[in-house]
Amino acid sequence: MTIATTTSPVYPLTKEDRRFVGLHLVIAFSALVIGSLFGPLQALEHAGLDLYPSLERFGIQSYYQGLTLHGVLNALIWTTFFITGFLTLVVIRGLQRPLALPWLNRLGFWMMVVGLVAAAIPILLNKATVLYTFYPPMEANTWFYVGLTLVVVGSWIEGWGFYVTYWRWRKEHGTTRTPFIVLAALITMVLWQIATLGVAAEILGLLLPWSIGLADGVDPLLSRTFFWFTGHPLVYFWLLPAYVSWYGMLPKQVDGKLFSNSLARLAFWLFLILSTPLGFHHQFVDPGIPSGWKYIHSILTFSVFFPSLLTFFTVIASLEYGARKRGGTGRLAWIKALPWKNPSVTAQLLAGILFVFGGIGGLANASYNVNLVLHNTAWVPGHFHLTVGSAVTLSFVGIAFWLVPHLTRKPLWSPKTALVGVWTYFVGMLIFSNAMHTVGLLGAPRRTTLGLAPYVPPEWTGHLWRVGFGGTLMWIGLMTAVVVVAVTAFRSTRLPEGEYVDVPVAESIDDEQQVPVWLDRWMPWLVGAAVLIILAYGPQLIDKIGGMAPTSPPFTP
Ligand code: HAS
Ligand code: CU
Repeated sequence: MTIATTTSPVYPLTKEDRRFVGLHLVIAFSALVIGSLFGPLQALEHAGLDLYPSLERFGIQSYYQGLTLHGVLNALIWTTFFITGFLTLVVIRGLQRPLALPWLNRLGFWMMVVGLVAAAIPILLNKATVLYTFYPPMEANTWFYVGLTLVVVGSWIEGWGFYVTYWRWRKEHGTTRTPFIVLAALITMVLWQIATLGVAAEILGLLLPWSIGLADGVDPLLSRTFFWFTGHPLVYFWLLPAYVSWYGMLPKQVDGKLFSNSLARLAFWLFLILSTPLGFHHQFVDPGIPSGWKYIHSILTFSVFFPSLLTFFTVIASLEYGARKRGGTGRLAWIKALPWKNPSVTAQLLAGILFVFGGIGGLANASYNVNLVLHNTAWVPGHFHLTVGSAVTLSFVGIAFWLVPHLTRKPLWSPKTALVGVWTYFVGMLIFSNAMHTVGLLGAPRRTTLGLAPYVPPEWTGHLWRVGFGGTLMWIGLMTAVVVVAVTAFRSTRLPEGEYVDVPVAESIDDEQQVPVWLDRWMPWLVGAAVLIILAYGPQLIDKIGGMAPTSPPFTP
């Protein structure tokens, strides 16, 4: 198995840096392990084996409390902590300099940790069983909202630390093009900071005052509108760090080069301007949003397809370039020449393959009339397990297979076990997601106990069994991979003195310094993002805020 080790680090992260990035990973993986525990429980429930009653003695009182833990820990906490840690490494390594204000990044990190604890306690006490979207009028304990706010603000602060570091680098480097991975990391962070303005307005303006008792009711439509202002670009905040790796690192891991530095940058800029102004595709069935506006967001959703199609083309071209250099031939046979024995590479390739299906499903979701058939059915969790659960999570696990050895100076424990883990997860995901999509089309609702429900027709049964079986396989595969990461981190074997696992930074075939200037300038893209958001959201927000009807009393599930 070839995870490159080298004796001449380009820029060695200091011990403190490595520890700091590693702390992010410890929290991220802990959240993943706890959150994933509920995955097979839900899947088996669908198959008719409800194990939730046996969890009551551990304080888990319902399927919905488990589902809340699953969604919050996996979709929100695992991702945010992994991403902030990974981007910290990318900024330091990419700019080849330490963080400008390390105390600022540490402040942000610890704020996120405090927020996590504040949000987790009410969930564990069954006082915030509101699922990861926390739609009002379902009401959570105040600390849940405070906790989420601290996690978001903490991540912003870490981002400010990146900007200052970049600013200092920029002042010393004149017109030198920003290294691709750094530009991509910064765009991801800016996208996140623009996106989260929606949820900040929702929590600070509506939910917190309501849960403290300053307001009697809440306006669910306005809340949902703010939520999805954040909720859609949130999915690209998850995805883009995986793209940083697919474009900027994976080519190096397969002995190739990035096919086009310019195309890669263009994709990231397009995400910056197109990710936010399309949240209404989550609200196609919400009354109160005029169909003309739903149409506009629908068109914009189809446009955000393009940067992913660019990615499809560029990443596969980069892989092919590497595979041919490794001796691969033929129209498709070159695929066999990719280093499939390297679990880090395989995890990311499998993530990409699953994402093809997730992406096609996204196109179905975005089509208004098709959406009416699949909205709120099991199809939707089928879709997002292929995206955030595969493209993102499987890529992050693949990254961890070199990142943890890089941070700890220890070799990856048992690459073979790692391979077994990722393949098992892949097979489980194929079965699970296909069954969820199918049973969703047959009408099975999402977020509902199905296994023992009296209304379930016989033609769902086989698919619900596959949900249970696939979901269990996924858990076994993921935990196998996590064990590999954990044993690597805590084992005593170290790499020989002077050797270490480098960050795989890919060169590009085109010269990075020849990339057009407009692909290295912030202003036009920031202006473009602001204009599109104002056009796509402004009139509706003015209308909804002006006509706010905070009349829904709280409902405690
Ligand atoms: Fe989505 C619902 C539309 C992408 C996540 N989405 C969700 C929800 C989540 C989610 C969590 O329009 C549920 C929210 C909830 O709880 O209610 N989604 C889209 C569209 C895309 C899309 C158009 N989604 C994502 C990504 C996510 C994500 C990415 C997480 C990371 N989604 C929707 C809509 C809904 C929705 C509606 C609302 C549904 C409803 O009614 O509730 C597109 O961005 C997808 C574009 C992707 C592609 C694929 C390109 C393929 C690539 C792979 C390359 C292959 C490689 C492998 C590298 C076009 C790049 C090569 C391997 C070799 C061996 C050679
Ligand atoms: Cu969306």
